[in-house]
Amino acid sequence: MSRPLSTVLAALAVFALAACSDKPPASPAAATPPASTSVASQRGDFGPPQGEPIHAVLTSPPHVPPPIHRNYPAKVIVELEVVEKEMPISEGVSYTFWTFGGTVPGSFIRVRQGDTVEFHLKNAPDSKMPHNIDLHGVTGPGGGAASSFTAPGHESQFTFKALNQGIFVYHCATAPVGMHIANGMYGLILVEPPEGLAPVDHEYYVMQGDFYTTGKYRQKGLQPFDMEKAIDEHPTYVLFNGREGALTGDNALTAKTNETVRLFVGNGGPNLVSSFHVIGEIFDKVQPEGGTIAQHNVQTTLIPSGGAATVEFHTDVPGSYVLVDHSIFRAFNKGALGILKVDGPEDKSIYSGKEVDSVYLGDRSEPNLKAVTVAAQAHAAGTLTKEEQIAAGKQLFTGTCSVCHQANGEGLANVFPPLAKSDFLAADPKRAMSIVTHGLTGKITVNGHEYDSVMPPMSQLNDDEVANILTYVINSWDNPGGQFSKEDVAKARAEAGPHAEPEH
Ligand code: HEC
Ligand SMILES: [Cu+2]
Repeated sequence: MSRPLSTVLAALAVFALAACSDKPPASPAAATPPASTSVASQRGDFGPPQGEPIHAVLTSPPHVPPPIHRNYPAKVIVELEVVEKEMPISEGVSYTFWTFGGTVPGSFIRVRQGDTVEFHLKNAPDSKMPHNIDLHGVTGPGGGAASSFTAPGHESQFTFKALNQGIFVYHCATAPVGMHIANGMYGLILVEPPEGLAPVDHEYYVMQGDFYTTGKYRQKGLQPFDMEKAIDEHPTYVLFNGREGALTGDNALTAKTNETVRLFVGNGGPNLVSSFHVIGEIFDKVQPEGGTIAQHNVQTTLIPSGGAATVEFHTDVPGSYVLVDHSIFRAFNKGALGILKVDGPEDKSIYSGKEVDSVYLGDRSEPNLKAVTVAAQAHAAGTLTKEEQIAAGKQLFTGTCSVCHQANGEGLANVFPPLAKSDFLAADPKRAMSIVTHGLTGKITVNGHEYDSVMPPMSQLNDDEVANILTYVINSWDNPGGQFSKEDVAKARAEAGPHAEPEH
């Protein structure tokens, strides 16, 4: 960055002012927030740091450090440790993440524009890889990467002045860069404007990322990174905060009605851009790309890979609001789904009521898929019982089959056949595996009623999930009983689909 002489002189003037006064400098920039001009970064230099150095408060997602109520530039010390560790990526699925601060995304950092940040990057002694950090809020080569290459058990230090305000991504930039990012090495740093941000009731930290595992979506066990899928940009998971369910069930974000919510939404990538949307809300204000200009009344905002946005809205009526990447298969089939639960009195003049229900959310509305994990672990240990399969199948049925066949298995007259006491099912239970994996079309008769409709293949389900669901179905609602195995389902999947009418 080249600086005109006049700016250097201006900076010197501020310096002189600071030197002969023990009060914080009356910086013109503190009164007038930097406008969107080409010299905004130079206006962010409010002179040397003042007062005692401050240790930055870092937070884990979805939490955000408290606002900074300071009217002078300070020296802020940030200590961040890289930790490589195995954590769940989905129910019963784990992954070896590389993290900044032990979480994905990494710890949230908050400083004030003009602060001098003394950055300490540590790499845990039990790490296998060297790492570094590129902060998009840094003016300087590599955004800090050039000065922060850190071997396991070592620490690096560099210092930068936060010249530009905004919400910035940071990430690891050690080769192969894509792999380090894909393993979760990213987070956000907020550089507050000198006058601070407008107060709100809640601030939350949400960051999207795409993940590449050798196994399929929800395939159980420890899943290794798949470089080929990553190069092809075919993610197995697209997630908010590094884990399917990081923001659902007991982990949902919360607010009350008639409050203001600010989301700092980042996208670590490494590959996808995010069409960030909250089902049932309209963003009153968005600062796209983390920039200074605000956009209002926005439905969906595009967040580039390696970018971030600030999103604000007011809560009017209670219910579950669903955070999604509106590239919607990512939300329902790759995990990019979170919930903001808003409690408070109804306002029927704005909305008549009723929650976003399980039809919209599928099994994600089910806060607890524990039984699914228990069954997967038991299968791995070779001790899977029928009871464990039934318990797991019941939870999966709720999100998958109940939409059409209903939670009680009764179906819907003339549209969806019953699974409860179904003579069609009882006549050939094995055929059900083929129906679920391949779908079913054409005329069938169930309990004396004709159906001529289409069931799409439930190809999002794994073999063990199908086995558990059908074991639940065949042992429920006066059906004849029995058991299905993962291996049987694999065989049925490999064969040709079912025939509604026996062939003659
Ligand atoms: C999108 C709606 C839909 C979903 C979801 C769905 N089905 Fe079906 N299912 C149907 C329809 C429609 C038929 C009848 C198709 C026809 O007319 O040929 C059917 C037929 C069946 C049948 C054979 C008829 C009977 O009643 O015994 C079985 C068994 C079955 N489904 C099981 C399941 C299971 C298990 C799931 C969840 C994994 C599931 N279905 C999910 C719509 C659905
Ligand atoms: Cu790294």
